[in-house]
Amino acid sequence: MNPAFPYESVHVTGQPVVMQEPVFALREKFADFGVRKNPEYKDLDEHIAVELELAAHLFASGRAGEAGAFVRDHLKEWGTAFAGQLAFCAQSDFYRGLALLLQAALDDPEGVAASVQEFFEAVDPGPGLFTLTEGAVEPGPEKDIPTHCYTCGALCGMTAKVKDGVFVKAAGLKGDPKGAGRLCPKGAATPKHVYSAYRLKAPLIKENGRFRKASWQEALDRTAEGVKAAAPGKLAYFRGNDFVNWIHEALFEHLGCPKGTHRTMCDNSNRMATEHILNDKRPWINYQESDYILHFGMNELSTSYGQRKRAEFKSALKRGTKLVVFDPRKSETAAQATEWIALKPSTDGAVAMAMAYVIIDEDLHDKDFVANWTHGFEEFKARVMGQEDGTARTPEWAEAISGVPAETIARIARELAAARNKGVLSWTGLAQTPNAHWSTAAIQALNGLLGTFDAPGGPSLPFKRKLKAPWSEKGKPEKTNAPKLDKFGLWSGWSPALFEDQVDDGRIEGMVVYWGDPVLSWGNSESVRRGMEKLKFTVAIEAFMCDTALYSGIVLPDATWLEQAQVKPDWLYEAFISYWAEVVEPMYDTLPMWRITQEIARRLGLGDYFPWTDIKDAFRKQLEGTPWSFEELEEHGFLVTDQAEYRKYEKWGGINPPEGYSSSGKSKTGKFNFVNPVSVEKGDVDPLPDHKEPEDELKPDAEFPFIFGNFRLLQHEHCSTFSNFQLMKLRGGNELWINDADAAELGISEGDLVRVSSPWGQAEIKAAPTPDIARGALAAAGGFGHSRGLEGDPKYPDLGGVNVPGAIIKPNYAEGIGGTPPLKYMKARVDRV
Ligand SMILES: Nc1nc2c(c(=O)[nH]1)N[C@H]1C(S)=C(S)[C@@H](COP(=O)(O)OP(=O)(O)OC[C@H]3O[C@@H](n4cnc5c(=O)[nH]c(N)nc54)[C@H](O)[C@@H]3O)O[C@H]1N2
Ligand SMILES: Nc1nc2c(c(=O)[nH]1)N[C@H]1C(S)=C(S)[C@@H](COP(=O)(O)OP(=O)(O)OC[C@H]3O[C@@H](n4cnc5c(=O)[nH]c(N)nc54)[C@H](O)[C@@H]3O)O[C@H]1N2
Ligand code: SF4
Ligand SMILES: [Mo]
Repeated sequence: MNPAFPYESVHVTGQPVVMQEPVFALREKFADFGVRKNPEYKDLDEHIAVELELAAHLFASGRAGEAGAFVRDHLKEWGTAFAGQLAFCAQSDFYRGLALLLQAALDDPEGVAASVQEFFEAVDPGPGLFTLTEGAVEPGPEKDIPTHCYTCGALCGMTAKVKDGVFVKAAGLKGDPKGAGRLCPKGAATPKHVYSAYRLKAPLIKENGRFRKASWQEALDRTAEGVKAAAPGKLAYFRGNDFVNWIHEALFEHLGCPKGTHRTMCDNSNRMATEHILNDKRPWINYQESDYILHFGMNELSTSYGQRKRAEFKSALKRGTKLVVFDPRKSETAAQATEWIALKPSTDGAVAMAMAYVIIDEDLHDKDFVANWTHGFEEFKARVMGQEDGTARTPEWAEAISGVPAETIARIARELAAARNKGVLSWTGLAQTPNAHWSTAAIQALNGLLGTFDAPGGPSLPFKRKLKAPWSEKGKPEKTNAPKLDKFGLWSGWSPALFEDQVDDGRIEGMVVYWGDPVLSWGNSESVRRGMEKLKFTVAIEAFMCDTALYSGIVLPDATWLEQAQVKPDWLYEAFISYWAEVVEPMYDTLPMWRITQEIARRLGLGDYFPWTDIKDAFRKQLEGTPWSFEELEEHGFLVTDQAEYRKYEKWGGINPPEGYSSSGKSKTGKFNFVNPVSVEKGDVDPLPDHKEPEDELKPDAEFPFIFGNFRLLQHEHCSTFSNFQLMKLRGGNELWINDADAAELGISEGDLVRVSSPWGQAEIKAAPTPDIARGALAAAGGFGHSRGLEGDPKYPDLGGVNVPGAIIKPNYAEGIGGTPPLKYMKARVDRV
């Protein structure tokens, strides 16, 4: 359950991280003694088994003196700590006994010499070595490998410094358009991700409720059998992340599996606006020349998609750019803003509509842009001015909804319109609320009115290069139509927020999850767990024992992203192609995902489609016939394909990028749409921006008077970084933000344990009363709450937090347009425990 780590560096440094400094000293010892670790042995050179074998080997070759010295000087240093932990963690007499035995031996190195010798004479392992092999090796060279970070979706360039095959340091990659030579603390901590002692090290199969180790052969055979046995269209495939996604996606799409991605849980409500009214899910503001920035529900300083963008944002603030942040919580960004405006949760649409009212009413909009590059202005104007339903979206109207004074709204609207270089942006502060779709559209309508798209300081229109097909002669396996599990206002597909219902009514009977943690991230954790337990067949392809892997029948250990490669076209303001290098070889008995896919496919008779022995052959194909070569990409880590340009739409003749490029969305009119053309087609979704009241069932009431919202920390990424000791030391837990006046009324003080409850569940967490959150709002950082890994390890009782949304969110519920769970809108009450 709770492992005592059998690794030297863990005990030497006291950190649950392997392959640290001691490994180099140890390797020198191996070289001195003329041996090296056997590459067939899947564990590390600094494993106790390897070191004991070295001692035994020395005894066996008549070098008892050296062996004794090795045990005394090298093994004893950390063996004592190991024996102590083993005794502490052991759940059986056998392991407790083993710990005592080891300790006794270490206390008496001469004795151990004798007893090891005796032991080996008694068991007579034969002449061969097992974990070691004969022959010293020279240390490998020191290398700087140009690659990219994959900790969050920002995908910043990274230089991996590698020494003798060990990834020792992560630094920025000079000139990279996303990172500009910078990394955030998460990027800098990536060596501790690969070398976290909590990694999955071998395939696991659950039997009678317990996991046992299995060979790849057996685990893959079982996986293939489960896939074959699944009823057509009822085996769901979920990929939380998209590393080399074209490979595994092709396999599961061929099999007709309903596919899920993080899209719905993240911001599909928002994308159903931006991908139809604009050309992409996320235009980012180009801050280089900003004079005025308006942010709604996004925390650029902590969640920025790109360290270059973040640096440019900071330098804009430094030179006096005005920043206004609307957020119920004083985020890191709000704290740096010219103005922080604490509106009521889920009322952003009202504020934005009222700003549009002032801009239109006072004739401040960009007439030229509106006339030539937008669609539906008159309908929008009619809504805003109240000609449609008799309610003008005035600042007074918005004040009543949002709590933001009407004068403030009007003043900011005028300031924004008057500023030279300006832009307005929102993210999940809106996307993860019930009315996100229309509020996001209202935010973008401000950009439409002011003609800021692709203007200096405005949201830059996304575009990236399309790459060539990576497939071999046999081509791509044909896609089989999969059932669309859910139908929302503007989107059909699978919303994992509705998972338990999907299992209960038979839409899903089995599931393969790759690199995602449904139990922690799909909404209500209890509901997801129940759903998983009802499935016939479950596979988790993971790097750690996440909560979802715990509930799976088969666990396939994926190598981390630092142990496998990919090519990816990307975009910030320039278009470019990025490369992820295999920084170190896959550790332990792990495989990269392309190999796992290939092995499953082979067992299903589809191996011909996935023929590679070297995945770089596929990457070469992706660049074949383009002006760029794979070799060039590998050498530099990135290749800029298109320079940044203002007002690309003039050149393109519309806001959609031309042939040869892609973006995640498409404007059907080629213009910015005040009226969403896809909603018009569907007929039953309001196509215009607005503020919509959340459903009554979700709204706060006398019993649950607060609204809880989840937010992110700079130091963590979703639920991915919680076994990274470096990051957990920086941020090891979370607490409940509550306005200090609200706390005082409830008799709650700093550090009190409180119960946050909703009609759907409850969680206990420490309170942190603060003036930095609006009255009636509650917040806590997300990502915490793992039952295993560092958070579950009793050796680190101070590290670990609470997954509040997982406990209190309404199960089987998503907002109605894109299927996104309301992670920032949960009614709740707070009581002292
Ligand atoms: N460090 C880090 N960076 C990340 C991630 C991560 O996990 N860690 N995840 C990445 C991903 S996938 C995503 S989707 C993004 C999300 O990026 P953001 O949207 O910036 O992330 P959050 O911190 O969740 O939410 C932003 C803010 O919304 C506020 N908020 C809550 N409710 C409301 C509301 O009703 N109105 C307004 N105006 N504000 C509200 C919160 O207080 C919070 O400060 O971050 C990306 N970047
Ligand atoms: N409670 C709560 N739920 C949320 C959110 C929230 O803030 N709070 N945010 C929502 C948002 S915006 C999003 S985008 C989603 C994201 O939700 P997920 O997709 O589930 O989150 P990730 O952190 O991307 O993936 C988590 C899993 O990846 C594993 N992992 C880490 N590194 C590697 C690796 O190198 N290889 C492999 N194979 N696995 C690895 C980790 O062990 C972890 O179990 O969650 C959504 N759900
Ligand atoms: S923002 Fe940080 S975690 Fe995200 S890609 Fe860049 S360096 Fe990595
Ligand atoms: Mo997200």
